[in-house]
Amino acid sequence: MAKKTTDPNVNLEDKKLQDLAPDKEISAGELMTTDQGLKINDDTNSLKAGERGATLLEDFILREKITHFDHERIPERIVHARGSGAHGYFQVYESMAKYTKAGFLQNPAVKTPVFVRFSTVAGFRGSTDMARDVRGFSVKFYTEEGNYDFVGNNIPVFFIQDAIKFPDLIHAAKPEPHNEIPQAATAHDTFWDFISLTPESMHMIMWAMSDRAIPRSLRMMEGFGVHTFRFINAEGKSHFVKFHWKPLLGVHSVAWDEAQKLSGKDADFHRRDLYDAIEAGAFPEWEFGVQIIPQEDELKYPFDLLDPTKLIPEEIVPVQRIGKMVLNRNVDNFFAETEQVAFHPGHLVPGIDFSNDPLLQGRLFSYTDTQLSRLGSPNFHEIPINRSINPVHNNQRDGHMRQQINVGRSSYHPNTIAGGSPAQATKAEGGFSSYEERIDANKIRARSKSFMDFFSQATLFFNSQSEPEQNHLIDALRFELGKVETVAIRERVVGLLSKVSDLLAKRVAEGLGMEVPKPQEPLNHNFGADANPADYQDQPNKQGIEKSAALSMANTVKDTIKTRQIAILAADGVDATSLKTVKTALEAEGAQTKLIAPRGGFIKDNKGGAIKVDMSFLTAASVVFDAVYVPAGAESVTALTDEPDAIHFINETYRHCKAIAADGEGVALLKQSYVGAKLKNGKSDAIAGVITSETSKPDVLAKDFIHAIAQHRFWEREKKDKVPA
Ligand code: HDD
Repeated sequence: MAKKTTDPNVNLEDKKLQDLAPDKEISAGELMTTDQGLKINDDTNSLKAGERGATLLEDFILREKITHFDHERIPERIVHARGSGAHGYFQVYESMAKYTKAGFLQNPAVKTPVFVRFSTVAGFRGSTDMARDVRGFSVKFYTEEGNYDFVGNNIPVFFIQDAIKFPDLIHAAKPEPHNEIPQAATAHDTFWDFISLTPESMHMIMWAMSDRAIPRSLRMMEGFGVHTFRFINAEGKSHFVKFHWKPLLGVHSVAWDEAQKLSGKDADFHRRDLYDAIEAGAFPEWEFGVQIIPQEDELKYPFDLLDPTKLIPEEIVPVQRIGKMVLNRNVDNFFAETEQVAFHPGHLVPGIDFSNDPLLQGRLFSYTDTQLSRLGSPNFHEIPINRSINPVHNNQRDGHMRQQINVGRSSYHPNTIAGGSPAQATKAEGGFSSYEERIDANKIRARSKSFMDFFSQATLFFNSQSEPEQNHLIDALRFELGKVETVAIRERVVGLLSKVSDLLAKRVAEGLGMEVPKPQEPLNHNFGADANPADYQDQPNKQGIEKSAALSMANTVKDTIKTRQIAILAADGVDATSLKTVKTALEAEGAQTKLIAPRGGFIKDNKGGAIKVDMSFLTAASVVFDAVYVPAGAESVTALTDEPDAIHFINETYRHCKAIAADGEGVALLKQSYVGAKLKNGKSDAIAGVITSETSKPDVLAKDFIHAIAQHRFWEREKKDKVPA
């Protein structure tokens, strides 16, 4: 075997934990010092020439403190600046030796430590979590064979086919350079100008305008490696592979109106949700999936495996779930870990290799380069979060902020002075060797003809969406293009949309108050200086399948309410049984409840008991919850009915198509809201996701409520029953 055998007795997680051991928290009585260890006697007053005099340059304590402060910030990532991270582990279900010799994919007994960072792409470091954007999904596996970095997204395809266009794409998407507006949003002219001239982006645009780009939680989104990679087994045989992460809580999103409101009410919504879930012990879990394609099948598909604007429909090559990742520990220090972590798709282990996807090939240069400017030194691998658990031995030396104190006289290879060490590893010792792919080609600047089908998978995606999902996508395009000021740009985009779907183009055009223009021809303007334009023809729809169920979130897991956030609205006089029965039932299923009242402190229930209030209407907002419950209790409900914020809470929850339950007198609050007009004779039978029990049967109600929350949203009421909120 070429691979190093993993000893199941070695606890790799402990190994990484030792590496990451944070400083001890400062204990009581510890004295303050300068960075040089000098005890400080006054940290409040600078050294001055007299009480009212100027500060002296001599004050080295002041200077050290201010200098350190002045340099606290490092350049933020040019893309994916806003991110949230957590630690965990990965375990393979069974050995994948048939396909790959990667050590961490061999032994189900081994838990490989991981660090995961999720991100948005366009916004700055302090921007909202709830932007309409692609989410980055990066996983650093600390394996015994070195670090393996998975650097993917929550969308399986990309905007462009060649990395040379990446700076253009990002310049177009970021805030416009003259006034740095808008923040964390693609709804502006430069982005759509670029897109309108980049027909290959249409498939990705379908995903980015779908609800995938506004996830309910980082814990409820898929991850994709995007490119085709290779698995290489011990015999050197290669299979192509596409990587997936499948969240066990299902794939869920919020409504666009909700996302925008969340950006104001809680701009840290995703970061907080991830942190809180882990703190509460509700560890997020994903299964690792692979689509494996034999080398000989490389050219058998109606798309090119090397084209990052294409996916392989799961109906054509099923996803095998081969292992599980659990995130079970929050960071100790955001900067030291989440900010300083450095991913790179070129951090490989034996058994995994690249394909010739031209987007991937360009990325392989970019990531180390960016770490050099971001982290300031080629020694970024020595920062604890980036350190390999496999010891590092080489002749790289010195540089800014070097931590390792290399000893001995030799820093070169070959040598005799150090007995030839460090020596090169043979393949049998686990030495990495690239897949020996035969290449016989002319050096050209052009794109393969096999990349020229820009629309058929965009069409497949659009046609695979449920009706509400299609409506959301259409509304998103109306929103984005509605913010575009240059009419010609809008027209070019709608022209491109008409090549995806007539229905889509027509409805987007309707919303914009325009006709569907003819797509601008030729579309193939940028296929390479050495290309022959006659080669490039629009490809007819050729995917061979009409729909792919895996592309629609409507088909996701809907059997759990674990970690869902439920608001309970109450005031003094709330019915203790009605409140407790439903709360207990929800919590037994893993949901979390918060009591919201007109003011903070405690409320009194109808039996005189005091119940702690978690939030008042001032600090709470319906958008941070998945559902709302109004328990019985005449006095409580009267107080709530007098509270416009309570009525608004119900209206907004209804508008965002979430589950609502009201017990006994609680139904009166619904009647005061816009929901009231929808209740037939005060009963909710006809309204999806609204559960009432006027005669107060909280135990029966709880069951229906739990089932409703698990459905996540009742989009069917969105169009016909829309309410202002
Ligand atoms: Fe990239 C960061 C994912 C194309 C250049 N990228 C970055 C991160 C993710 C991705 C998740 C954040 C890593 C972290 O959390 O620190 N990038 C992708 C995916 C791509 C992609 C899935 C296409 C399939 N990226 C891409 C291209 C280039 C870059 C084509 C350049 C040619 N990406 C970078 C970068 C970043 C980065 C500038 C910024 C911060 C960093 O690397 O560490 O090098």
